[in-house]
Amino acid sequence: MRIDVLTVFPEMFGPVLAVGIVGKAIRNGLADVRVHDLREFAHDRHRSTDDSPFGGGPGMVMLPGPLFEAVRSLEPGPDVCVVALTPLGRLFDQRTAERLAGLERIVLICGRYEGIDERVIEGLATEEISTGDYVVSGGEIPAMLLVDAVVRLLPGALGHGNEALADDSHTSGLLQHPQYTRPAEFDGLAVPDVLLSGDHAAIARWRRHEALLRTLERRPDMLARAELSAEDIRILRALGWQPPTPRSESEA
Ligand code: JCQ
Repeated sequence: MRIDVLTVFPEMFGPVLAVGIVGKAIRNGLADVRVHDLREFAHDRHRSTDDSPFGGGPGMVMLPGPLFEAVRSLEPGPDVCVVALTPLGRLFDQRTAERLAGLERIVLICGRYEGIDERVIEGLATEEISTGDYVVSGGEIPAMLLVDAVVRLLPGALGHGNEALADDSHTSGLLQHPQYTRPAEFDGLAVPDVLLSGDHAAIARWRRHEALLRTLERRPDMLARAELSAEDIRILRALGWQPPTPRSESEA
């Protein structure tokens, strides 16, 4: 998969793309991530990428020219996805990460200043994505977050024997159970006995119970979409959960 990133701060990406699962996926050729300096596509001798808003008001707006030229220079095919990272986009989630991971090529536009000229959103971007309901100073960190979430899904990125993906919360639809490692007692705090018991069936039951409990307490909204067995539903009912009334066809 190829990912082109358009930004006025290309130097922000180096360390993030060098380390961990993403760094390894890039070194192994699973992902080809190219970060481009938008200023290279500026027209004036100040290499401007922004200007004041028509109609007045504070702040600056990203110029359409450099963004259109940058995307044109990438020779995008007809079905390349051009994503603008802005607070106005649809919320990014695991399903969106999975969809993007299935594409051959995407282009990421990192917003800056008070916004992007609307003609970029209408005529160049194919979708707008927000990574969450907060405002940061630019789309760069959201873009890094998206790249990480997408690249780790590429076949082979997690390596063999790594079951972290299948086990992840958000793929199973439940939050993860608590994890412990050595020592078995730390600062007077013990690891739950069952985890030291060697009884694998009992451990699996305990973990499922804890995952259900934590999801109910912290993210009850996730239970509506989670894949729940009859036993899961029995456990949740015992914890005080009321199954939501099924959504009608038109709502689904
Ligand atoms: C992206 N979640 C939060 C700031 C303008 C119009 O483009 C702009 C983009 C930003 C930064 O992006 C975010 C964001 N995902 O705030 C101003």
